[in-house]
Amino acid sequence: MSKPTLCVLYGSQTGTAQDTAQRIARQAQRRKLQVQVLPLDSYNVANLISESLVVFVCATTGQGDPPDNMKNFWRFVFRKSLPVGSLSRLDCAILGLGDSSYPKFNFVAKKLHKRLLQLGASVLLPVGLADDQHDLGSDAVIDPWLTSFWEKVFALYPSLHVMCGCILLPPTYTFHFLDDVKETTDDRLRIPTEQTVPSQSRPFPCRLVSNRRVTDVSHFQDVRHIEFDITGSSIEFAAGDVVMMRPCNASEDVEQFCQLLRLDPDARFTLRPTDHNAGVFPARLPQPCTVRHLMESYLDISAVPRRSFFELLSTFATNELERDKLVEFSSAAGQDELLSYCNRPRRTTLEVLADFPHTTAELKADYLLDLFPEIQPRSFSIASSLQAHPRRLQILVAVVHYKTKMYKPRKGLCSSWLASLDPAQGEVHVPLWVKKGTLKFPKEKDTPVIMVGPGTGVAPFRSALQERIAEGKYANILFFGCRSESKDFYFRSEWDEMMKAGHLTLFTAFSRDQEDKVYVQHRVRENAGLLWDLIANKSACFYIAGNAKEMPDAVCDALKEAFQKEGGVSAEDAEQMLATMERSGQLQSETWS
Ligand code: 2AM
Repeated sequence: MSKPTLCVLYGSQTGTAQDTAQRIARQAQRRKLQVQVLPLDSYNVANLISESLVVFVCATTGQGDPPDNMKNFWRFVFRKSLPVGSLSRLDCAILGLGDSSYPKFNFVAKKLHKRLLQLGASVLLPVGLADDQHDLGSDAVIDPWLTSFWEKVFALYPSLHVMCGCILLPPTYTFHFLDDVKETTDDRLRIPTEQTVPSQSRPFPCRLVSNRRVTDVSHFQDVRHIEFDITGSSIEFAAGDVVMMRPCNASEDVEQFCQLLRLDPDARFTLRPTDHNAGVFPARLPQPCTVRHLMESYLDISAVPRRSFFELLSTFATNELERDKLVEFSSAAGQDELLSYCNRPRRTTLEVLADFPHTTAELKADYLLDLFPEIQPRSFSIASSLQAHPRRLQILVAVVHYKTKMYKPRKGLCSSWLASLDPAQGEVHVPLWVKKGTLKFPKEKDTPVIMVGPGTGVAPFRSALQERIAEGKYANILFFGCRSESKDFYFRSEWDEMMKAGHLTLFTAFSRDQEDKVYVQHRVRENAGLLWDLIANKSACFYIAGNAKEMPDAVCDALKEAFQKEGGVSAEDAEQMLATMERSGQLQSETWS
């Protein structure tokens, strides 16, 4: 058989699937294969009928849904009208990226696998089920899966010329530096003239109105209540929706990066793709663009780098010591080493570059877009309602900050960046867009809602409470948990007012104000009678939101106990009731880590 063209199609939400797809494409090029890599929604699905070899790299998002950039493909491929056997010429492989702490682990990849079989495709190897929960991240599954994938491909196409070792492929883009030095006009901050609903490809720069710490200064955690002005943006939202944004790298990190790579941050360049098929053109990047702009707002240098980064970096190493170490980190045998060097201490890409100064100084600008992934959008539950705060959008953000064995504390890129923005220092605009959330609140006026939201989990419920009260819906119960009544009980005065008006019943759990921990699930248990009555007799909806890993399960357990105790049902029936509530939307949750 002649050499096939490999088509790598991906559905990516946070960028890992895209990164993996591009890595597969690089491996294919190294094996002298023609390759095309595209997000599923940019691919003409009708062409699948004539493809010979396709790899699908599909992430599953929190609730078991496909990522946004494969939603159209998803609808198409499940059309009943597609003839069985229509993909009988196709050899394919499916790699799923998921998180086993969510119930629908790798649901998209598994479902796609079944559907492709139905349509007659030959699936070359079992679906790869990569898991974010693994110590080494998704690579722990992806690497061995890729090894077997290539074995299958070689078995199918014995004529493929296998190239081993590290060969440096041409970059996806070449940089053409300009002689002049000018500021990049930052398109992201330009107010669009036409009125379109802001989206990922066209966010709206919203003015930052305020950025206020809502936890006591002596409290371990800095939590921010942040307000944006959305005037003129066409942004609309309802309770439960989420706002999306991309953070920027800290300017001191960008300066350090440029020093390490010996790049002039003010140099301006234009990009030219070297192979139109090898990647998606970075439309978000202005042309021409300064190195500083590229590094501040486009490339991610603060994430923990993946094995593929070491693979590519090692190809630049001329210093023997550094090369040996990099080759080891990119080899299967070196994965334990990599785990303790990089993943466990959460070492950032920039810190790794600083550890390999000779190699880093050799890096060519042309390879920047191959080496570093794009900064991915982050989502936050909206914490306000347009009814209570017209033309405003508010969020509640816990600034991520923790210690590992690294000397410097680890920081969350987006939350630290947000916390650093100060409207008192001059106008600040943040490009935003809004997405429908998973939490939906009842339309009927009399349906009570019970909301369990410890910590920043309360954000969507503040929005819901403001919205519901404005609509005259007063049957609201909130369970809020925090560490201490005096340190992190944010929005207290707002809750007090709602309670005074008879619009809210609030139960609080201050986990550290007494000897023994008290959590929201304890309060749920204590109020079993009330909850059973509301759920069984008044069809109340029950919501859980928050970032504590075990919290949602613990709350569900408390609820099941309440059903047993107050409703006299068996443990199995209580389990069944919860499952039914979940299916019908009477029980909903939104959790994050
Ligand atoms: P802790 O930090 O004292 O353990 C908001 O973060 C609140 O959620 C805090 O009071 C925190 O308590 C609490 N929390 C932590 N783990 C939890 C769990 N498994 N279930 C419920 N609440 C939890």
